[in-house]
Amino acid sequence: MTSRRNFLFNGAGAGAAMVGASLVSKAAAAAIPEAPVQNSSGTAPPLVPPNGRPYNPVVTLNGWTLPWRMKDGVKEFHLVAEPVVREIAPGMKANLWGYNGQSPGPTIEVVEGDRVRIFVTNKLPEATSIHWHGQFLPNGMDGVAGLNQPAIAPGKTFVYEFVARYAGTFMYHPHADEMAQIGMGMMGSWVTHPKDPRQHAVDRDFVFLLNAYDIEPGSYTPNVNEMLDFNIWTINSRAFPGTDPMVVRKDDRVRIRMGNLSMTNHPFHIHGHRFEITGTDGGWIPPAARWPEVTVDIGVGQMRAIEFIADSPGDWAFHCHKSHHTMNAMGHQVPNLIGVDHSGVARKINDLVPGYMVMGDKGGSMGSMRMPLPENTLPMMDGKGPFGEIEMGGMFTMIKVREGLARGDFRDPGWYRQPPGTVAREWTGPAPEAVRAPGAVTSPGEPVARVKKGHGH
Ligand SMILES: [Cu+2]
Repeated sequence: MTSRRNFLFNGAGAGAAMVGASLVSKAAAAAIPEAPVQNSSGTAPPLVPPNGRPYNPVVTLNGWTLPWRMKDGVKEFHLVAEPVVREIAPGMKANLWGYNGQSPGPTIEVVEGDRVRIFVTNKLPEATSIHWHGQFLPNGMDGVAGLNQPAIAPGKTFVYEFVARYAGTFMYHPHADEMAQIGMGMMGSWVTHPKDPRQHAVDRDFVFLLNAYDIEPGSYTPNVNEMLDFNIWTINSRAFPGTDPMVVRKDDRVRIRMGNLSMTNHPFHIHGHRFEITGTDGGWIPPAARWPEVTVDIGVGQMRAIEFIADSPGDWAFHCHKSHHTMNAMGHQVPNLIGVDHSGVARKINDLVPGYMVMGDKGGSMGSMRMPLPENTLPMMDGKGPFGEIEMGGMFTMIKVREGLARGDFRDPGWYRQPPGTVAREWTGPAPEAVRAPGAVTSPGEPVARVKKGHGH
């Protein structure tokens, strides 16, 4: 992270970062606090609070927490709404709008009962505002442009002030030209920690937002007039393999807080564990009202906090269960050709177009295909694993559970090594012939599916 005056702490790594007291005091005399900028799309280490009441900080996946200035007992933050360039995954960058150098903007972390003052500077070409989703605050601080306040014109700075009354997981986003501004990536997470750090305590606490973009392969700027047909599905504006894993120590109690600011729901699914939903953007769920789950559907505009004991070592998938949401661009608008033998056609086309490939006749598997891509897009399914291609993209990441990690060590430990004899393997003994259901399509024949026009997701 770099401030506009260039102080640094950067990138994913071990341990926790601190805002140096001397750095903060330099700016203390100024009327408006510094607006730090993040240059990296990696996961920043948790920001240990340098002042104010203590709390257990969160880790923002592929994001960071905004440092504040304490002034006369008020926590002062400075958000700058501005155009940013966000790396979606290696090989693809997007021209987005965000806050303080990234989209999403930084996470804001405060403590229940804190008085908070947030300066918002608009460096966009159009007016904006910020709505503090889930907060209980004076009506004039709620951020709906035209309803609660005048919009913040380009070049202007507004100030919001309220008390963070209840602990929980919230978010912030514009309430002005929302379809364009949220569609361009303007959003951020907000965590209000409990007054007593022992309350709702966990060992590792992650937060991120779910969002989606429509970026034509070969272009850099989202089409913000799209209503449903998005092609880049992201966790905090990162698509797999660009998403960082969540690294946890065996037997840690883990919380993952997820908010949805895309235009459709996302059923998020954990592997190898079960969790309970412990909180929403309305607050904490009483323990007696929780039940075990392995998938949680996160509706549009909702936040869900889940908790589990990471008792099983390994690299566990954690992803949206909508198959098209774990694919990147290039995987859409493709006809289903399963069961259609078009190798004869391919041979004929090969006479005209050397190198033409048959696609999809044995299923959609394309992980191993290396087609030339247009500039600035992502293969539909990508990512290399220890056993080959991981045919995933989009809203996919991993929970890496390891024994013996140090507290606060979030570094990627590499691939899990399964104990000998515990990996699925090829059967090499005698096997009966596979039985096929009568009438199943087994050989070249009629196409069994058609391409729909106006296909949505
Ligand atoms: Cu989804």
